[in-house]
Amino acid sequence: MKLLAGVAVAALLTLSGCAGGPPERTIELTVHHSQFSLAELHVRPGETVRFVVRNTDPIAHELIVGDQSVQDVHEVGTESYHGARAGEVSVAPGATAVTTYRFAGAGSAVLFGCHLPGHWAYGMHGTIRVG
Ligand SMILES: [Cu+2]
Repeated sequence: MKLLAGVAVAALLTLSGCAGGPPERTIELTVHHSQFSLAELHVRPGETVRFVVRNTDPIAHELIVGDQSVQDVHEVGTESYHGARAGEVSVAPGATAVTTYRFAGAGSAVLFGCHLPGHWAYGMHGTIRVG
């Protein structure tokens, strides 16, 4: 029950729009066989995007949106659950999770991916072009 309560709190935090401002667009990503359905995304500078991640696999995944330094931290990190920070969300097997992220200015290099052990190396990541 403790885990379920944590999930509920994280969902509320995500839905309350902690990234600031209502999302201007929803991007849906499906995960199937440890691959995201899209490898490259395009967003406008300053745009707030609501990511809806649908996990069709029988194993957990996550979506981490951020620059290379953010990705580096998570690749070696030990956090077992994501949901409190904008652009970071865990997705349980067969579940759908939502996170909202506000992108910076044009030309910023943003990546997205999953850092469960071996997933990034397997190809579970992509790029987001801001411009
Ligand atoms: Cu994964």
